[in-house]
Amino acid sequence: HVATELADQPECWRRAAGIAAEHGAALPQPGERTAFVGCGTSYFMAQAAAALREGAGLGESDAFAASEFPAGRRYDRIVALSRSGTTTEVLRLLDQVRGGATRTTAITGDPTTPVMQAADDVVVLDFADERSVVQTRFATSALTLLRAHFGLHSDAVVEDAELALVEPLPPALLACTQFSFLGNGWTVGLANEAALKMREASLSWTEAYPAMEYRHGPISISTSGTATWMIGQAPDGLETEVHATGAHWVTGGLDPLAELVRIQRLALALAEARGLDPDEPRHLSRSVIL
Ligand code: F1P
Repeated sequence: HVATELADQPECWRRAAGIAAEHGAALPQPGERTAFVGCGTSYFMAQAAAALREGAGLGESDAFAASEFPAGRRYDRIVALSRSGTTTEVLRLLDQVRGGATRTTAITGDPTTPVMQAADDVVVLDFADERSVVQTRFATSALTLLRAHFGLHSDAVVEDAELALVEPLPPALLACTQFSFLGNGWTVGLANEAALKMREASLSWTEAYPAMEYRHGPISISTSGTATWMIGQAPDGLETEVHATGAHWVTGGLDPLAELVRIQRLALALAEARGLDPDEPRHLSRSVIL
């Protein structure tokens, strides 16, 4: 499933951006103090959304793993991302704040799940729902919906995703044994998601850092078997430092969300090369219910 769902992303992003305006009232209004929450992939999309919104001057925005939401912190709105709509930590948090002053919005893929009752407002991206355990199109479509709502989406992003699906992957990457993904601002969330995708689908040893943090220790493990993949704008001098370790430095000219599509493809290619079935990821289930 994951290979076809991954390839559907351009069409899903088009649809997600297309419905942003009609759901505008359910999404954070300018100036609202907003927390974006989720678990796993959904948490990393929450990180990206919060950084984008705050960076666009639309209001104070934070992101939390749903299990780590600071009790007692006051937000005008909580936006919970959950493809399955059944993840326990998300439902617990929405339950805790129910009836209080915080307005809650859920973005989900399945309109038949408990999150529909747990949140004040719901946006259903049923066209992007997935059968896979490993998330691709739901997560990136939810982020596209939010980018469009923030005024930060354009058709060029979808065109970049189309390119990301056909561009050949650098063959040297298939021989790498360790992957470090770097980001800054909203792309830190994408770097975290890239690392998670590679772990889930291909059981690779992956890490993710804010780009400037890479110099503060993580670079020590970098060798000729490492790929250091910068998502977004690289800080000055970092490429030279990474080259000096013998690692492969990877960047791309596509929109960062489209770069993530390339990484999803690499994760599947590595899984195949290692004889793994990315539709049966080890120790994982489609949603975690405690
Ligand atoms: C979140 C999630 C997935 C992850 C895993 C378990 O689910 O953590 O991101 O890949 O398979 O569930 P959801 O709340 O978005 O449904």
